[in-house]
Amino acid sequence: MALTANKHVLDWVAEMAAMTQPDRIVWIDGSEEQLDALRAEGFATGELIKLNEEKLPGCVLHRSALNDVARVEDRTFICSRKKEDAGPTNNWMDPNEMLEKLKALYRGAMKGRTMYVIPYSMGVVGSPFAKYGVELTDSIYVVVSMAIMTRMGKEVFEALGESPDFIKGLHAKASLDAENRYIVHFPEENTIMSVNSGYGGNVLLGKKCFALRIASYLGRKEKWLAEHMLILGLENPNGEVRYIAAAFPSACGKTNLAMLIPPEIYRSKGYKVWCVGDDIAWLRVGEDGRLWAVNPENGFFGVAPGTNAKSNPNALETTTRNTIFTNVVLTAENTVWWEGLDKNPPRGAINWKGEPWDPDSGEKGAHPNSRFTAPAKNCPCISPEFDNPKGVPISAIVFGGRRAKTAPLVYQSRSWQHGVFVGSIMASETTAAAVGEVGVVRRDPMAMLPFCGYNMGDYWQHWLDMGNHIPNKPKIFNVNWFRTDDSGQFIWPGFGENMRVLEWIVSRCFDEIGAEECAIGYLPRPEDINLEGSGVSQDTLRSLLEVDKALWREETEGIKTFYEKFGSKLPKALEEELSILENNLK
Ligand code: OXD
Ligand code: MN
Repeated sequence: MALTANKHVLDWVAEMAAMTQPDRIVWIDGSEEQLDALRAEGFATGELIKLNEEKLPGCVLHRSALNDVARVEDRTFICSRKKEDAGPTNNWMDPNEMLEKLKALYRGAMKGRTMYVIPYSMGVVGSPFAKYGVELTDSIYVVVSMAIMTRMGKEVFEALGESPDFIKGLHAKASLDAENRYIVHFPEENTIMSVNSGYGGNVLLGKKCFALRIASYLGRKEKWLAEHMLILGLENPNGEVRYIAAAFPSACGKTNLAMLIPPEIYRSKGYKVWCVGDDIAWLRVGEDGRLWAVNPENGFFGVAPGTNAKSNPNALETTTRNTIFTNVVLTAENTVWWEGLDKNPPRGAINWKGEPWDPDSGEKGAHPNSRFTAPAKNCPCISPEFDNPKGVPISAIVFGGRRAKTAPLVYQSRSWQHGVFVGSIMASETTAAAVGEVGVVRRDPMAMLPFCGYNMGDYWQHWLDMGNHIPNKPKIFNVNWFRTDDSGQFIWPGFGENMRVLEWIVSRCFDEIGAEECAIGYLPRPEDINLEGSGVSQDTLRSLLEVDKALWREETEGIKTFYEKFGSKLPKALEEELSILENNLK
C-alpha cells in the first residue's frame, strides 16, 4: 500500500511502474520487520548470504556480477539541456535522446520482479540541510544498503508532505549488460536513472548520484557546496574540538583519516579524533559567518582491502555487526577476509567470484574494490555531533591526492582564492574504485572529477564566489601522504601518524604557529611538526617538505593543458593564480 498521498510521488511511481512492469510494488516503511523479511528473501534467492551470527551478528555478504564491481565513469552522464552546462569533464547526451535510449532498456525490465519504493533523506530528517529522495529499485541489496547509508522510511514521506521537492531515482538491474549500463543524471529535472548495474556506487542513488552530482548542481543554485569530503573533529586536551573537511579521490584513505587514532604521545595528553563523515560533506554558511558542514549519509561504504587493526581499527570494529560485505572472501566458518586484513589468508575459503580459492594461487581472494557497508552508529569514534541538524563549524579545508613526487607532505594556501586554485590543480594516481587503468596520474580537481554535476569551470567560479559569502572563512591546505623514495616505498608512515600534520593544520587555523612562505604557499617549519615517537627523522621530514621547482614547472604545463579545456569558463582568478605560481617558480 502506498505510504504517501503525495500526488507527485504517486504519479511518478505509476509512470515508472507502467514502463518497467514489475509484478508487485512494495513501499519501504523502514521497519525492522520489513527489512528482516527482505533479508530472509535475499537469503532464499542467494542475493544475500547470512554470515556467522555469533562472530558477525546481523552481517551479510553480497556478490555483484563479475563485470560489475566498480563505478563506470565512461557510462556516467550528466544530461543537462545544454552540453556546455555539463562541461568538458562530463559525458553528455541530449536529455531527450538519452531518455529514449533508457526507456528502451527499462521497458519491461522489472517483469517477474518486485519494485521497491524507498523514501530516504540525505541529512537528518527535518534539518535545514536535509534533502529527500525516492529510489525505485528491483534489488533487495539496494533496499538493505539504503537502510544503512541513509535515513530511510515513512517519516521521510511525512516530512515531504505534498511537496514536489524530492529527487527521483530509478534503478533496474535489467540484464546487467555492461554494454548497456548507464548511470544518468538529469540535474534540471531532479532525476537519476541507473540501469544494468548492481554495484553500490552505481545503484545506491543517494550517494554519488544524489549527494554529489545532483547536490553539487543544487548547491550552486542555492549557494552552498556538496563535496567529496570527510569531516573530522580534532579534540585537544582542553576539550576544544576543531573541525576539518578533507577531499581526497576515491580509495585514497578518507575513511582511514576520518577514523584516525592519534599516536600514544597525543592520546596520553588527551587528544582525540571524532568522525563526522568519511566521504561526503554538505557545507553551508551559518548565521555566525562560519562554514558549517554535515555528513548527509548515515553509514560508511568503505573499501575493505587494506583495512586492518593497524590501518583502521575503528573501521574494523564498525564492521563487526549489521554490516553488508560485498565481493570479499567467505571463509569456511562463514566469516569474511580480504587482502591486507591480516597475514593469515584462510584455507578452504570462497573468493569474491564465488569459487573455491587457494591463497597460494597468487590470485587475489577479495576484489580490490570490495566494500563494507556499515552503520555510522557502529563506529567507536563517531562524533557526538553526528546527528546535530546544524552540523559542525569547519576551520580547515584540506585537499590531497596520491602523488609519488611533486606535492609536499603539507602546505597552506595564501588566501581563499589561492586555496581554490590549489583544489583545482589536484592530481592523483587512479585506484580500483572506478573501472580503468590503476596508478595513472590524472587531474582530479577537489576530488570531484567523477562527481561534479555541472561544468567544472562554473564549479570553480562557485567556489570563488562562496568565498565572498563566508565572512569567517576556513583556511585551505593540501596534503600528500603518498610520497615515495627511489625504491618506491612510502616515506611518510601515514595512518595514525597523520595526526601530526592535522595538528599543524589546526594550529595554523587558530594563528598559534608560524610558517615559511615558498613558491607554492606556506610550508611548516620542520621543527613545528611533532615527530616524537614517529620514527621519522628531521631530515626525512625536510625531504617530505621539499618543493622541487623543476617538477613544479612541469606540473604547471599539465595544469595549463587541463585548464585549456574549459575555454571561457575558466575563472580569471585561477588564470591569475597560475601566472603567480609560474612567476614564483622562475
Ligand atoms: C566511493 C568512491 O565509493 O569514491 O566513495 O568511489
Ligand atoms: Mn568517495
